[in-house]
Amino acid sequence: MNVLIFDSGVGGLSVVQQIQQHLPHAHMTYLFDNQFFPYGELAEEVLLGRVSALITQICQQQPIDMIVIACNSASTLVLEQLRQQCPQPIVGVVPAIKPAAALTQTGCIGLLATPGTVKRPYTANLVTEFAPHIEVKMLGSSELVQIAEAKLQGQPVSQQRLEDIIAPLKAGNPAPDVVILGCTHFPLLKEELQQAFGSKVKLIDSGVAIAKRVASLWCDKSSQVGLGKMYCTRWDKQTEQLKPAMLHFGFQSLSLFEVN
Ligand code: DGN
Repeated sequence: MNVLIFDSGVGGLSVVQQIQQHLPHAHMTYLFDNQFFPYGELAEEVLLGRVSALITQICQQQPIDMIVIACNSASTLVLEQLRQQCPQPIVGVVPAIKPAAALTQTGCIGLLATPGTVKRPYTANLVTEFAPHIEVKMLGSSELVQIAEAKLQGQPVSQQRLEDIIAPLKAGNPAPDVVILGCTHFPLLKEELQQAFGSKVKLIDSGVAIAKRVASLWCDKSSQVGLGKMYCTRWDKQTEQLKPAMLHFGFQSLSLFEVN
């Protein structure tokens, strides 16, 4: 089986890591849309059209057996349309509101995501359905996404800057005792974020649930094992800087995906 992992940038790698833990031999292809990065600030109709076009194109060019939209900003918008358009099973990544609501002791949870994800009706519906009596504080930050990208490019992370960014989410009484990492880039900053929130706050993301879902849909008959190829939609200096870190994850190569 060839599983396509799709994100705007490096965030999907946090999902790749979780899938590898559950399915060590899973064959995965990674496509990231750095030409349209960051997704958290794109107009919804642009994002919808873009993701749908890229997924259609790669599925026409390669044998893809399962698609993981490893991006909350895209999943909270495009899943329904993609499921109508693609015959393959599609696994999305959306904020883990339900497990967070089950874990909180203070009755207050935090959602740290992109500006797009925090304002989507999809996210509001998750809150209504799974956390109706819980206070849900939300913070959308594109800067944190940039910090995660920079970290993978080998740049240092400023702990002070991280603390300033998350300060509004920590404030107030009650304060959240559970914080959802509602962007796949954020688990790449988990240690720094844990330090910023303090050890009493539990950080959760959707990675494990996604990996379990992928494992439940897995039905491999081929001999292809291990990570496959990685594609980006723009080639520039930043891509060059990212390349060693991305290949370090175990992908065979990184090349440009020529968008039609
Ligand atoms: N990693 C993506 C997410 O989970 O929302 C998007 C990050 C971005 O492009 N802003």
